[in-house]
Amino acid sequence: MLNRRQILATLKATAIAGLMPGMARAADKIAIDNESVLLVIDVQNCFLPGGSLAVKDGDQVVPVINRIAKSFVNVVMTQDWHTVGHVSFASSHSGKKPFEVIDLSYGKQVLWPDHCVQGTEGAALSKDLNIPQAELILRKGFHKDVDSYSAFTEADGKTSTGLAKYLEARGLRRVFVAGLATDFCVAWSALDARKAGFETYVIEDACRGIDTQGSLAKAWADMDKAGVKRIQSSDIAA
Ligand code: VGL
Ligand code: ZN
Repeated sequence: MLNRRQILATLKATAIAGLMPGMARAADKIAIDNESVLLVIDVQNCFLPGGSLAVKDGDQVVPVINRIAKSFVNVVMTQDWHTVGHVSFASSHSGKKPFEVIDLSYGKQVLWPDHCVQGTEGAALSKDLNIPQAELILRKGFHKDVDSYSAFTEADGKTSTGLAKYLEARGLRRVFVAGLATDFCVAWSALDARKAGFETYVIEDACRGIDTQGSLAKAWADMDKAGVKRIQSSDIAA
């Protein structure tokens, strides 16, 4: 039989847990091991406030990413890295405006303002990132006629960036994705990570989205369906 003090203690613990549903208890936190890699997607000046394709509150991901990166031995960063006159730029298609969608040989393509042109200041990674241990900076989207939201496979659905093989060769099996933008490069990278057989997490508060024509809700639905785990930075053991 429980005594009165034990019953009260149980009630109190239940009430506290009920009050803080989003908070993982220490024992429930996700431990980052040597097979885990943090994939930091496109935290570049063009996607930050003042940039040519600024993501709303994009700069707010930087302190979150810097904090969680301290738990990771393995970090890979990506850089969107387009040619001048890239096929994804509205300016490359006469009469087209940014955020319009066109049909290309490989499928639908959203058209963007010019952004992340190779070697420009806009394409540089944020100077506020503080992840000295990052072991690889992978550039993508450098083929003039093919976009690449995903860090794994270009938008033609077949040209590989080599990232899956790199991760496999290094024994990395669990991919934690953060960065910009949730509904494009983050989501496409997470979906491809799943396709390649990696255990995949997206750290929601370490990402921000563009959200054009319902893209953010669709991205979360697609990721959920594919078995991508949606977590918060507070779920990760420090
Ligand atoms: C991105 C649109 C165009 C991204 C890159 O990083 O999410 N979005 N290029
Ligand atoms: Zn791009």
